[in-house]
Amino acid sequence: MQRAAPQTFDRVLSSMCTRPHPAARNAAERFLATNPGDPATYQTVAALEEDALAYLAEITGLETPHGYITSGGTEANIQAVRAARNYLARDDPNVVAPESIHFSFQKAADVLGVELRTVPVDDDYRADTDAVRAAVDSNTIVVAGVAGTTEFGRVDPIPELTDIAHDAGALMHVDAAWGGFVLPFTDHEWSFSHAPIDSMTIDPHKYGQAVVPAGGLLFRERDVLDALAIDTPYLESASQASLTGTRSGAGVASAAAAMRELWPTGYRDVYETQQANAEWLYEQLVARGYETVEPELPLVAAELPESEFESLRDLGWRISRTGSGELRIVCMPHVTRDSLRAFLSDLDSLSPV
Ligand code: 0PR
Repeated sequence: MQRAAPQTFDRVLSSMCTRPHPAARNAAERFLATNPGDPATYQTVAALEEDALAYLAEITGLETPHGYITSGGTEANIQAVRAARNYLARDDPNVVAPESIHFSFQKAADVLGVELRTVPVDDDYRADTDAVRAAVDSNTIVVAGVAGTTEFGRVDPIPELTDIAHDAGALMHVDAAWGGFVLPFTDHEWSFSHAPIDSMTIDPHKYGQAVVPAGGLLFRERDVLDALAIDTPYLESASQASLTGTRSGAGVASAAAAMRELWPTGYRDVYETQQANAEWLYEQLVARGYETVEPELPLVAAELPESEFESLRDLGWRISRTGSGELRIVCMPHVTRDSLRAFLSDLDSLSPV
């Protein structure tokens, strides 16, 4: 039987995943058959998980790391809502979030039996704090904000949202699944060092350059993490907070290896290169007359006619659209200036200016 060709990233402009760092790939291979779901048995990978959490805490300004390496942002977001639901134990619980929130919150609401209240964003695609304030009530368990939105790369006003959450007696969750490894090099107020947020999603398998699956879930207080713990009587380890049982030691080891290799200098270099790429692409698209959203993080969205979008896809470009139809280009570590030039040259060949 013929073997499938390995994945190349040459024309991938839509993904939030990227080519793993070589150190992450090696670490993943070495820990393929381990299970951090049973830390007392798989002690080496359990120690690597502690290392990974310590790095994530440093990156996000968290003093003492509480949390674990998840299968991705979806699990982390589901678990943040579940922890708040268990910890606060309110009747008819609801979660309040801007409409820019990732769709994993719909899954969280569905599996946990929690109401998801989404409210409009402002003219610059950020959570509208008045709308959030109007939506919270005494049944609110979580106010969620995004630090690096999936569609436009925007950062919600996290300190203000945290005040609103705490005034309502709710917990504040920040979804930095994508943005968490670039935001430390910006002026944005997004982390535990900017506001007393309660939990955060930050994914090594996105901008962190770890292998899939490696997400991150962090809590400020140990008690909130403990609200996830289930007794595991027949395992050597007495309890388990993760949603999955057996989970990937490869993901955990690769996350620790990638952060050991790249934090902070390597990540800073990638941020600077990709922010410059995004700003360059923005200017190129504007010069061609496309309505384009100014990039705040390395993600560019632009209005592009359907026919051009389809033709670019036919030429092999892996591109996607926002819910409202804009072309989305995510400048991940594998995206080079040359590949963006080649993309624009294909675009120009479709619509001569
Ligand atoms: N939170 C945010 C802000 C996200 O952008 C995403 C994923 C998640 C949570 C969920 O993370 P997991 O997918 O790890 O569970 N955002 C991308 C999206 O849904 C994920 C993605 C990644 C899509 C690679 C395509 C792709 O090729 O668009």
